[in-house]
Amino acid sequence: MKIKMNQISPSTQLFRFGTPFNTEAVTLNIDASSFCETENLPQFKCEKKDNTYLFTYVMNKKQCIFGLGESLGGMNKRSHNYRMWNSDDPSHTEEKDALYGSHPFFIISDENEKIGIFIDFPTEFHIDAGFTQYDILSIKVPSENFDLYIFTGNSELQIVREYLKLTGTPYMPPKWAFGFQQSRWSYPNENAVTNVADKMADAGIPCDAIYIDIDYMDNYKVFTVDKNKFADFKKFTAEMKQRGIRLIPIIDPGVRVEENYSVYEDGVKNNYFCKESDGKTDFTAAVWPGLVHFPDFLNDNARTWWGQLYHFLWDAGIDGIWNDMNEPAIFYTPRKLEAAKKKIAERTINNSWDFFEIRDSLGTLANRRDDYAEMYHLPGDGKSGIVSHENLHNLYGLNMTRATVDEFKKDFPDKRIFLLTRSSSAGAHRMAAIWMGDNQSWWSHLLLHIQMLVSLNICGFFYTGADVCGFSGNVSNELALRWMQFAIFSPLFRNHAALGTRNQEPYNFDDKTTNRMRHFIRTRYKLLPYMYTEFVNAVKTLTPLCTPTAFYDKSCQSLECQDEFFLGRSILVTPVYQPNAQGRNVYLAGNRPYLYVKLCNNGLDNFNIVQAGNFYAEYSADEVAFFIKENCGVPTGVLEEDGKTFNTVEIIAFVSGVATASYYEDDGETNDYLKNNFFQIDFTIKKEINNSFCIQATTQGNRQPEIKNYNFVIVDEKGGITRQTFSL
Ligand code: MIG
Repeated sequence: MKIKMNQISPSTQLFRFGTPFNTEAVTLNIDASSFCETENLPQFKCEKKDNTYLFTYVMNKKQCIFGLGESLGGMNKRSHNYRMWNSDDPSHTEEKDALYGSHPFFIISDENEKIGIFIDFPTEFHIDAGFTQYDILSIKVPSENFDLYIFTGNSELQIVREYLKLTGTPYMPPKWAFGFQQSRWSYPNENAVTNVADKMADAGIPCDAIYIDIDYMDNYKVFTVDKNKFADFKKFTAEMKQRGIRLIPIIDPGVRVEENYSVYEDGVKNNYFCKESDGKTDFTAAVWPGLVHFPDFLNDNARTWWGQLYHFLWDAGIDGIWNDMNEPAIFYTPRKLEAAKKKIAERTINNSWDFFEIRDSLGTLANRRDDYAEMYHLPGDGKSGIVSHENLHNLYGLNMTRATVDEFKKDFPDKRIFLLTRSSSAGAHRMAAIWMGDNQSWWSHLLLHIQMLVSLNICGFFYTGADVCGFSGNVSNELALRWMQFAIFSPLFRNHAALGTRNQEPYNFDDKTTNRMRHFIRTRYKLLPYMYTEFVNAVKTLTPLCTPTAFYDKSCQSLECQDEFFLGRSILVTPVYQPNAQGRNVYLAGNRPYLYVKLCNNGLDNFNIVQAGNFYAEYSADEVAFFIKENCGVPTGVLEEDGKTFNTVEIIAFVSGVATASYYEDDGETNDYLKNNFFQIDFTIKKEINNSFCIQATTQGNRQPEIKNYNFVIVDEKGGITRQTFSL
């Protein structure tokens, strides 16, 4: 077999099959003249049958697979089956092979070898990661046109960096996005939103954002606001912002078919909607608004148009957007609904009811493959003709994101956008954030949040999170507490729930529970200096914020560890995710001791030094606890009364020799940090004889620091505490 190969860097090879569609996943310029021909792929066996390529790799017993972004199957992705097909499936049960996004980048690793794989292909294909046969990894691509990249490197982190050099620097949200966010389907009107803001304030719980779900609109018409619910939207948005709360409205892609509705009329007039196979008739489906047309986000003009529509919201003072349903989700198409009705009528007349047939004829109308196949795009400038959605399915969400982001950048070139989107594919990580979709109030989904955070981080989605406390179902008190307790370490910290479920806002529990949640949320704000510093460092160095312990140590325990991760350079997060627990077994990677700390609102509450290896950590439902690595320091805010703001940073450090700790500031809103408008202070804390510490600092950036006073709380290797201060 002849395969075209391009050595695009010493560690990255591109294998090109046929003429691939440009998915926009890759941003690196690839020199088209430097392809050569090769017979084979390294490591992989490559076979072609009909129009399908099959790549197989034989795994040894110890090899793990990391990455694959938004997917089930644990932190080590081996032993599971994955289907790259963006799906609106609200039931994330263990055996599922597809969720809302497709991120076909993964690393096969053991202590000897690390290989990264990325398949750049816009529609369905399969990755069997040892599901059918434990030692065989296979990739099956039903096409002759796609790119396959193979990365080699000494470490997993190096391979991730190569992948991110290829596909782009991760998205950087505004700073307020690291605060606590409250959401529910639905806060449908001014009163409901005001009520949330008031209750939060009364309970002393800081909150940076409140979401408004689909019923703020007039009849689910996107880019409208129901006047009966929000009499003066702009004024209301401003009032909320005055109180420190940003409103984040939802936008769905489906445009309601309705005369005199300008979005609909403009879309029809200018051919911005997806078509049927004739290339002329607008494709019709039903979602929340009833019958809708879908914007053709693959088309350049349609994307520009759509991106401009958000001005309706930016002009109303909105700072963040939540794009939903962009797989796109389809409830039914009129054609299939008619067919189902007809079938049921016939059976009724003939009195030949078959229960399952009747049930399934209505129950299988949503998200059908044969409907997607009848939807057509005019990609790019539209000059190369129509393409079935079936062939580009996984790009729909990414291109809705592009539409939103590209126009925002044109109009607000300096500002960072806050955009949360549901569907995504490789490359979307550089444009916006995703959340993990419609999870459930299940303990297993708390664990899934932990695991998916790591898998998504490996694919470049550094800022992400799940619906905290669970979307569907009624959350128990204990699960809600444990989830909130964990989520203070989740970059996106958003409590969101479905219509009709138990109210799970932190103030909607008994007093004891609410008090604990207040403690968690305030501690999140206390840890914000660390979170933000480490996030920016992650983006700048192309290093995931959340990494598995297996990246640091290849012992069996470490490789099997599925429920903890390093957050940034200094913290190991070890959440409790099981009911009736007073703590949990923790694996402390490497061979150096850690400091197990518990924080209260005033700072360090309680600590002990723990040797590497296995350890049972007591961790009750009212505590904030985590591990600090040896010779690391964690900057925290000394909170004011409001539980949110601070004028002094306190660095909690565990020092046996020379420790490092960093603290970073920028304006939080713009891209000026890229032009040196930031402040960073890097400390070294050195243990001297007589148990004193020498603190030295270097600074970077042109910005005047807001924080000039630093307290140090230093724990030495014997457990002694030293307090020192440092001022600029
Ligand atoms: O069909 O807008 O994932 O977060 O609350 C459900 C209502 C549509 C799905 C989203 C969820 C949102 C809900 N949406």
